[in-house]
Amino acid sequence: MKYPRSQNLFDRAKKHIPGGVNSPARAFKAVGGTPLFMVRAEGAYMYDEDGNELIDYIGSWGPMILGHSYPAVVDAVQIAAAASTSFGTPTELEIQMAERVCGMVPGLDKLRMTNSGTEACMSAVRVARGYTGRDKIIKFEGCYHGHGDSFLIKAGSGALTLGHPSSPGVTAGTAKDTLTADFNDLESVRQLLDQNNDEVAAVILEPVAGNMGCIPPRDGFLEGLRKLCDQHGALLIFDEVMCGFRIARGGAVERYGVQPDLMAYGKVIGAGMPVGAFGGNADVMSVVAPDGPVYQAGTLSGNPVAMSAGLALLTELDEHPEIYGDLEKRSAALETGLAEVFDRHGITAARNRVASMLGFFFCEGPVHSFSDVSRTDTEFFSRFFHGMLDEGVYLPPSAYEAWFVSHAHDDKIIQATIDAADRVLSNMKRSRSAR
Ligand code: KE4
Repeated sequence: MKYPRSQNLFDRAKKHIPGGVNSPARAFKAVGGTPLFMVRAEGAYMYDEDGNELIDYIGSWGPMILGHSYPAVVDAVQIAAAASTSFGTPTELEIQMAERVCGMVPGLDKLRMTNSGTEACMSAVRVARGYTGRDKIIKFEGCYHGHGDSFLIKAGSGALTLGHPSSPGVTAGTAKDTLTADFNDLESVRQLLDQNNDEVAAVILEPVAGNMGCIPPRDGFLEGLRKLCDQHGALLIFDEVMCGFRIARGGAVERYGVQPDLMAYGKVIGAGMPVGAFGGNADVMSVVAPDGPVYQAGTLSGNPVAMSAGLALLTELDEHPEIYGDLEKRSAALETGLAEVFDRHGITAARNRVASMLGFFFCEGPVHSFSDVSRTDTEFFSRFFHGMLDEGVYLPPSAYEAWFVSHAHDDKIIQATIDAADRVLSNMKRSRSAR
């Protein structure tokens, strides 16, 4: 498959946009080659500038849980935009969004909208620091909470993909307040809390890690974090920007039955529009301005067009919970189908899956932490990625990203993906033996 138009556009883009992209995760740096420029997408398919039809397993990095150009979302955006794209005043849409989300997530009393997942996580951490009067936070190596300074320490996603998990530009003053533990390792958290007693405002994590591939919490991990936070007077923050409304109607809080003090959302909540949100119980959220002294704001927070899009999607998910059963079945079929193909070709491939978030690691399993992920054969992933792209299957362009199945990925598309992997691995074997 050739991509001449994307190549020309990428050369042009690099003249005025750093790296030719507005977010490094899109740059194909880890897998090499030219990022494909899209013109439209529908259901499970994206269509690039060179007329290629691609089965999409990124779904805009999570929002497209019902597939691209979902009619109810498109209609809602068109109606809202015709009434003005923004007022800078309160609207009833924001109340409907807050009511809908608080009705879907257990223990969520109050919610504030933001314009990205980064803002949501940054704001949640500021609230935790304001509420506790403490400075330090504990995050986990390989978890990604957006590009806020406090988080770019041993971060996942694009920071990890590009080899700068701890970014230059973050001051030592900031970095000293971010402590890093190991995912699924309660002892590493206990030690940090004991060593920094009464200084830790919060422990923040992705309850299902999706930015170092997909890594579920091991039995007892989330419950253990809840207990440790309670013992040390620290708040527990679930960053559900990726897993929220995807791994269950009420996200990780519903799926695992562990109640955090604060949650952060993004992606699905905006249905592809720039939306994030943070929230928690009424007591913790009482410190948020203008009720309380912790300042947090945004010109376009709660934007009517974005709220209309997010509400249309969340309403579908909230009123049709059977969607989650379909997603589970189809994602399981993809997981086992691909596992059989890797096995048949003698490829060592560990895998994790939670609902419609999944990831394959080309190394021995199990994969429970960042150090396990570091064993994955990224070179093999790159060749597999490009082989699949040439077969019309668009995987995330990094071994450190989760794959997403949408409700538009029907059985035929799942089977087509599995068959494509079989052809790719046969071709890779042939080219290896031809050398
Ligand atoms: P945004 O600021 O990109 O909306 O959200 C940051 C964020 C926070 N928390 C979690 C768990 C996230 O996954 C993200 C963003 N995810 C990456 C993909 N793994 C965004 C892709 C990109 O940076 O372009």
